[in-house]
Amino acid sequence: MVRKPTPEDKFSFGLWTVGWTGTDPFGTDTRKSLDPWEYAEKLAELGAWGITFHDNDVFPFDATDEVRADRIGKLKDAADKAGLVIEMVTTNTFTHPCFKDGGFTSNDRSVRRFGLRKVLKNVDLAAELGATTFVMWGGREGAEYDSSKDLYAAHQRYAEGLDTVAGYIKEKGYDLKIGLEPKPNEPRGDIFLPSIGHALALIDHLDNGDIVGLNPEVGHEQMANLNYTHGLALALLRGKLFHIDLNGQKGLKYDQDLVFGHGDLLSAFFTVDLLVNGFAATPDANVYDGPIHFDYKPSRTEGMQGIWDSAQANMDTYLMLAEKAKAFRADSEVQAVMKDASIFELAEPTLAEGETVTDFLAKDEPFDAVAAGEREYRYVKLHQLALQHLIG
Ligand SMILES: [Mn+2]
Repeated sequence: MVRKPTPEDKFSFGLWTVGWTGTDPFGTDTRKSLDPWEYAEKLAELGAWGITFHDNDVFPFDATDEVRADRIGKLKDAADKAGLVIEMVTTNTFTHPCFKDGGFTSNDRSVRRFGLRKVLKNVDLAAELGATTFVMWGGREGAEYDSSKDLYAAHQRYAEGLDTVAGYIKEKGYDLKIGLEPKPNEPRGDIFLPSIGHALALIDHLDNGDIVGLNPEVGHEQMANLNYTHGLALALLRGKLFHIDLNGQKGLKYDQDLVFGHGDLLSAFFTVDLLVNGFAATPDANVYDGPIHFDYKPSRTEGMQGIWDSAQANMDTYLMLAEKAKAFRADSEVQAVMKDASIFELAEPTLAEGETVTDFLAKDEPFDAVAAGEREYRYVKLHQLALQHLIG
């Protein structure tokens, strides 16, 4: 049984996902691509709510203004006709050879000035099409060799570029927020802003960082052996989870971009648990209510049927996990074990309200270290209950 998504599910797909023709470093295309506007109808039929794209998914790098306008017009018409929202737009500053050393962090200043113009022009397009998120994945911002860059200056230039784009969005009054997409490597040997934490740290350094947040991707965090759901939690704590990229990844490999749930299924379960149920003990915490965006690739073995099968699989997996996550949290046994595990107690501040450090240190508070060392946490039982809900 395949679950039928609704627009309320806010499922959205990058045109580069279903449009990927299977080219990889070892092989050429295994299938043809349609024109970008030809994906809208079928995606809507499968239950998608939105689409997203890079500028050069729709028009070529060297398109004339006429060609650019014509192709954008065709895409916009197709999206409108299918009832799809264009919720996010992003810029390709990685495919053309001129970006081989980066767009914002190339050592060549003329490249940086060109990259900045390309991004700003695309910001105008995003606003014109009604997108509310502008994702920036700095795929070529990085290095193979530490001898090749002044790494301090590289981070300065990255911040300068982001600040300039964010400042431009504000100056124009656009209803747009920037979502940085961290990735540890590939295509560069090392990419700058390799994780959610690195990106948050650079955002803190920006003058216009208030409209700059995150678009974390499952596979990108897992390529660095990091826990995606933990990363989402920190981004939510900082009010910076602006967009998400769901997909599947099997550990420390190249960027697999599998269907969501086709990598680490348990991790996917707890990601969806967070997205649909929020945090267990902190009901007032920030939650994510943005698009459920899939950034995956239909495997190279698949043809046109496989493209639609895999697009549907992303949404179906999400809906299955959402049902199971809701049942998990609603289970009275789960709630009882969570209580035994002191999960709700973690929301209680360690110091009492108004308690100063001096008050705290002056207190002669009894603590039974032996008993604390012997207590049960029951985490294994709780996790097994999750597994029963997931596959039982
Ligand atoms: Mn990826």
